[in-house]
Amino acid sequence: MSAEPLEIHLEEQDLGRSLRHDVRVGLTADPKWLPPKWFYDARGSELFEEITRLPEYYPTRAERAILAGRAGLVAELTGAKTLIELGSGSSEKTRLLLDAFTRRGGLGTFVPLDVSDSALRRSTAQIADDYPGLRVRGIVGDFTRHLDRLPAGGRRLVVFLGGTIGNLLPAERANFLAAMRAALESGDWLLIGTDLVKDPAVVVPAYDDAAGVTAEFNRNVLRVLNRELGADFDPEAFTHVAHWDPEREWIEMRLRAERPMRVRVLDLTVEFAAGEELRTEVSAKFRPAGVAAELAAAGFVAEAFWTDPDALFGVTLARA
Ligand code: AVJ
Repeated sequence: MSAEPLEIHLEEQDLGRSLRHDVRVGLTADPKWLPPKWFYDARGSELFEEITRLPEYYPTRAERAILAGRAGLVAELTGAKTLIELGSGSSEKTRLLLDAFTRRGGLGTFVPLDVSDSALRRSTAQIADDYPGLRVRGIVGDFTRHLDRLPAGGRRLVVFLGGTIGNLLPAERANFLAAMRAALESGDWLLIGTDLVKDPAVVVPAYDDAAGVTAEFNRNVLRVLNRELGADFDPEAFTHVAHWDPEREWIEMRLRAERPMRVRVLDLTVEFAAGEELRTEVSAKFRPAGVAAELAAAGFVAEAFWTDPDALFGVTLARA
């Protein structure tokens, strides 16, 4: 079967409105910040794929190793008929699950949801080609806003991989998990990947690679603002910063203004002092007990927690 046309829940108009809103709120705040979802235009999605292949960026490899070992068990335990993937990107690791479900039989539909229509268009076409008989329904949407649009019924397994849940702040995370639980029925399943707390000497290079790909990815958000909103950022005048916050156990990506700057965006004039930092992403790292507690607080029952041999990354299977 070829992939069905994408279901678009983020219209161009709606995207523009939420981008303008986020820019207005974030760039008039002190300290300044922007939400990470605006990294992912076509170029940003490609840069992220490049990040996943960097020697320093361990999460993708660690999570892939876990899924390679456990995908059969996930298929067995859940017996899912519908597989929904949030923040699906290229769905590269999800193929391990699709392979296991193909061997087992019974999976009818794959529903990837992502903000990037370009990434989704490519991945749905390829997956439809590679898994004949699978219904592929891509949804362009925002996983913090469109959980009520997920297809209903039919033994669902929602997967949220890569550690992307770490992009949410703790209160946002609690809201997200509660909304996720509300969107599911008892007996549905959630498979969630979380990057684990570890030596900052391992984490920091994953967000500040020697080849400078993460730096380009980070600056890409300024290019998105320039293109979409006619802003006049000089991306080269900002330096990439990856800061480990030991209390909150998260990485913050920031862009540091190397000189005083005045940037025009929307009807705003945004002033940057020399050395001022704009926060572009939080990527939280988790402890296994914390993951279990957050899932329980949202009404999920954690049935299994798996990690790789170096305990870099965790994958939890929970039942609604
Ligand atoms: C896609 C959100 C999981 O936080 O590790 C990679 C994004 N940022 N390098 C992460 C990212 C910088 C990534 N997630």
